[in-house]
Amino acid sequence: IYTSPVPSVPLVSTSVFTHLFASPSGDPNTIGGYPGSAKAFIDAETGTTLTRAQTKNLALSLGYGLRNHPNTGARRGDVVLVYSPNSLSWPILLFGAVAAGLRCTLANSAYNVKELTFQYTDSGARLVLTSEEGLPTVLEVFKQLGVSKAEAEKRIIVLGAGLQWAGGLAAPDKPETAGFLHLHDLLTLGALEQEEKFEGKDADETVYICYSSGTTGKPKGVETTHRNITSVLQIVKTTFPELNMGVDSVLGILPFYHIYGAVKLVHFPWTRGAPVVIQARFDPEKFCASIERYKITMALIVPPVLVVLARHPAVDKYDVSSLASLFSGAAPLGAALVKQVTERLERRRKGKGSVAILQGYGLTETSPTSHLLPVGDAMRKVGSIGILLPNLEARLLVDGDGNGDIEAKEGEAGELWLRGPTIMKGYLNNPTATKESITPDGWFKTGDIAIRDSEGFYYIVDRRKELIKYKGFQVPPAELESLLLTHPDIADAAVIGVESAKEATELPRAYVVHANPEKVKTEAAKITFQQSVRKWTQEQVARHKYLRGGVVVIDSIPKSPAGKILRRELRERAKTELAG
Ligand code: 4UW
Repeated sequence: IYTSPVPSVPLVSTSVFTHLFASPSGDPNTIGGYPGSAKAFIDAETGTTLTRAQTKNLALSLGYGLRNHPNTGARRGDVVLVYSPNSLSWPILLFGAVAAGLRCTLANSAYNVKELTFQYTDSGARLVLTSEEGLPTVLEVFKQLGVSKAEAEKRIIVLGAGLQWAGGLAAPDKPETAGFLHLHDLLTLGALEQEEKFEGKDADETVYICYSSGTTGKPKGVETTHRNITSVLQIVKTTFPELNMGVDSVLGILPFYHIYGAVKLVHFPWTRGAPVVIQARFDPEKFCASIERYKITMALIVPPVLVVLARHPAVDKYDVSSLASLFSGAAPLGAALVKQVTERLERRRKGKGSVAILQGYGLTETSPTSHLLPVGDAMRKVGSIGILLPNLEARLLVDGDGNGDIEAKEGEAGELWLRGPTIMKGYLNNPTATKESITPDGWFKTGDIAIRDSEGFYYIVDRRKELIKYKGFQVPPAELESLLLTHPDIADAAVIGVESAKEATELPRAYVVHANPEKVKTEAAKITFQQSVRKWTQEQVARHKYLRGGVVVIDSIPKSPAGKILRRELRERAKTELAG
């Protein structure tokens, strides 16, 4: 059993809200240890800014509104689904719901009706907070579920575009959303919520439910508790002074509905008193323009962003010299790319020293961070996910079937297992999947294959689980496979991930068996069929699940005697096909 080279830190468990907003000094002018007048969240486009005091006030107003507005009447433990791209509303709605003792389930803002319906029903959500652009999809979900219009109007809260927070009020809403409750209706009842406490055992109540497919199958709700979140915040804050964002600005382009963005952008910088500049999605021009405009010192990214930073002309067009560190995670990062970007940005820093490109590692199930690479080791240990965080334990197991008793030797690869206060409570309403992923003595099986070097640095070298990662987003093969099986001309299907070095990501690639092989005898017929399957899939899934790695017609899917898809065989095959 491995522990961290860094000593454990004492952990205090309260609710997430108390952790972020309490002022232990008793000074009413400080909120969570920093002045209430300090900037907390900034909208990149408009420059609209929320101070810490405004954030607190609005969150408590929303908490009160969620519980007391006659339409909503939420109660402790109710589930609220959030369906929106990044916006200034996010911190308000997360902290407001948490203050009111609600649980938030965060949905990908690119989800279509089918995907959203699944998460809405599976999570048992009562209320939906949606962006204006998401409203039509939400309405279609309700329509298909047979929810009446009157009932839908009680369950939907529209966030409203272009929130003008100056007076705590929103800009006028669009006619398309008239009749629906808006965020500002809940913010203006004129009272503040008395925050719900989650102390002692109650800290093990769920606060966030993000979705992950884990090691196999379809997405499952991950029950993240107050203790999980407050623990990870305390551990990272205490252990990594270099993540001392201080009063420097952090650029927030990662989606807040993914646990990485939710924790590392909405919660973590707050604990350091650092403002977050919020941008809805990654765009090279806007990314560099924001760095110049807001003198950004740190940005959290995924590997494909580095590909852009290595080549895109925008990097030369704007003054990006303030950028001192980049934090990458959610997918493997190649050393060559790190070197390329470090060199390019160093030139742009105009003698202000080099840019540290750091890595973090974690999973939705581990709240999420379990490993971080310290700044001092950035170049020495390029490609490493860093060291194990304190308060966590790790094992590396060679034994593949999960009985898990053969430990990897030093430098040998094994499946990474983790134990500690940041491991999720379990998969929502799914004791079977929970039991398969967490052993009775508390070890969580990551499904990732790692190596630990003699100095305690970890490297992710492979993945045991089925999961595909497209630009950091989860693409569960099982979901695409069951969709493909509903295609009238497909008899069998398997989906794997193939590497694209050019884009620094995996791409989902499907192998399909035609129901009537006679019809795809010629090369031309095959190509037409492959293209039609690709197009057909695109009409039914969110963008990150498109079959960008191609569709291949095959005679039969390789399977084990027990009927399990032999993915390794397909991966080998893909390598040959793509090399040729
Ligand atoms: N290298 C290789 C990595 C890496 C990786 C993740 O969608 P999820 O459930 O969760 C995430 C979380 C990312 C994250 C957490 C904390 C943190 O500090 C940070 O860093 C900056 C990033 O992506 O997917 C989990 C799966 O994603 C892969 C791995 O397979 C894992 O099981 N993964 N990070 N650095 N692979």
